[in-house]
Amino acid sequence: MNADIAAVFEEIADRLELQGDNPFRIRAYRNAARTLTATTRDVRDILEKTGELPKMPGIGADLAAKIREIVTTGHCALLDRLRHDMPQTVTDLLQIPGLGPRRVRLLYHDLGIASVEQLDRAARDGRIRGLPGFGEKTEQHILDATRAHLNKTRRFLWAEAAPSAQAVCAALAAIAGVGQVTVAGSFRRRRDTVGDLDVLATAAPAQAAAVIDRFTHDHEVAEILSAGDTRASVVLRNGLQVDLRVVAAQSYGAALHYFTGSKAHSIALRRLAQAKGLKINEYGVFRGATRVAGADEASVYASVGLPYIEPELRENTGEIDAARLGRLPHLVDRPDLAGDLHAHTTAGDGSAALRDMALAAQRSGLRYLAIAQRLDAQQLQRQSDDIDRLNAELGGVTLLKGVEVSIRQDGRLDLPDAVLARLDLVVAAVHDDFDLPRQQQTERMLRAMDHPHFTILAHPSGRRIGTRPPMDVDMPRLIRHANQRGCFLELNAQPDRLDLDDTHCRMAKEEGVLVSISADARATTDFSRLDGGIGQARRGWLEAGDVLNTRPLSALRPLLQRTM
Ligand code: DGT
Ligand code: CA
Ligand code: CA
Repeated sequence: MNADIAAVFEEIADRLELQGDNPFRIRAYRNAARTLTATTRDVRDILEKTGELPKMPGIGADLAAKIREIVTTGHCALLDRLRHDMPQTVTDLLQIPGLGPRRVRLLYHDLGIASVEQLDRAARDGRIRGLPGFGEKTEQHILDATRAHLNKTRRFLWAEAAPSAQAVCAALAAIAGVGQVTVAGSFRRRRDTVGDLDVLATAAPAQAAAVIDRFTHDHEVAEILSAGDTRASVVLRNGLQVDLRVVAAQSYGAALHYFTGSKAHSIALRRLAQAKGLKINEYGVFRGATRVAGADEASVYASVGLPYIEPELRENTGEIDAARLGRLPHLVDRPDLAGDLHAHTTAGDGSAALRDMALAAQRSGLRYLAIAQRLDAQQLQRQSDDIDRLNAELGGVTLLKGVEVSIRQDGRLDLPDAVLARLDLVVAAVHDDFDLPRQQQTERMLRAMDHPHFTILAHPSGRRIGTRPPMDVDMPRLIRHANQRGCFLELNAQPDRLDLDDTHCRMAKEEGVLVSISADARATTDFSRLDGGIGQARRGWLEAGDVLNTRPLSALRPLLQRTM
């Protein structure tokens, strides 16, 4: 698409400008981007059909070669090089009103400011006013602007956005003339955070405008950003943006595919289609002017000879090749979970009694539950007695004896061996000193895994999305070590943790390390979090066999007995 190529040229221009490059060269890229955007014919189409680029004003041999490079390879070597020189986030600073390239350059070189967050911090700390050409007033303007920018670009946790998604769908479904309603975008791909909700509804073309009108006047809508005949953008009361598109039923699958993304996945699929003489867009799959598919998503994939690809896999990280080779994973699903290996009770920092937690787990379809919380030796003994008593009494759910033990800074576990030896499993985690240097942090966790009673590494990255960055650790090394030691890694399903994250789940799978998906429940209602854990696991290509707690208890027990 011309817009994709134009975006590459715009970014090149931004980056050249930040480097203080020749203004004529910069303008050439900007003009070319504008020309491409204004051109109605698809440059890629023409190039692939005729082997030639159409003549376009202001696009000489050098720029034409770049377009050819982008269309054929999907990359631009110049941009890759420029991206290497300066972090991606520096270019975001150009979006702050009042900051041109000269000022951004100064902020980056003199104060090391490389992102809007850092700029915001520096302005609050009064570090900007001292720079040549900046003063107290400019600093205040910058602070206002960064505040507005950060508000606008705020991302929501998937679990925070879910209730809004449900409410928006219900509101739309209640409008006369609306057929199907689905939330697409990153929400459907189950990313851990979402920038906005992309909602798709079907209606007859004659009714679309009325649907838009009704929806934008819903009482949950705080602000209407735009409203047209088939699309609208609004901000809900909680600050979440919703982009709505109303499409005809015959285009539903194609539109759902387009707006589910990811953009990289869609572009890769479009390229496959082009090779077969087909054109995929948001309205359908076309051969010439004839629609050949598009009513549902499966038909879109079938048109290029592929099986259906689950939304969680659509990140262009190998799923299209896997589909072509018939090697798509059969993704793990919530009913596959047989138990949960990390829960708390009122004996520790939980809010529900042992019995209530066991019954809640059972109601959630689980057949075993390990209590793993931070207790001392004496408390653990009492808990062990309670578990024995309840297991004798309860049917259909089994309690396991665990502990959540801290990994000390030197890698030792915070309880004596003799105490750990009496348990069914030992869940260990780093609970402090999150900012140790990489080498030291990694060694600390490797040494903990060497402990003979170590079973599961909990919250392996230590991240709290939006508040605490992940620890600096060598995750591939931890995963390889877990494989050698026969231990497991946790995917903690708390909505702001979700670590292991998707890429590390995939790495664990490739190394043959089983992942334990746990709710880390402190209340009886917390088991619903397992859905979010499953979402992240699916993004990490995990199948039921890759997940420790899909095993029935009889198969689980031998896995928990470490063979050294
Ligand atoms: P987000 O909202 O930042 O969490 O991420 P997405 O993936 O939901 O992105 P968003 O909301 O900007 O757009 C929704 C989908 O629409 C995206 O996943 C793919 C599609 N889309 C948006 N812009 C483009 C584009 O320029 N080209 C293509 N091929 N698809 C696009
Ligand atoms: Ca979105
Ligand atoms: Ca959007």
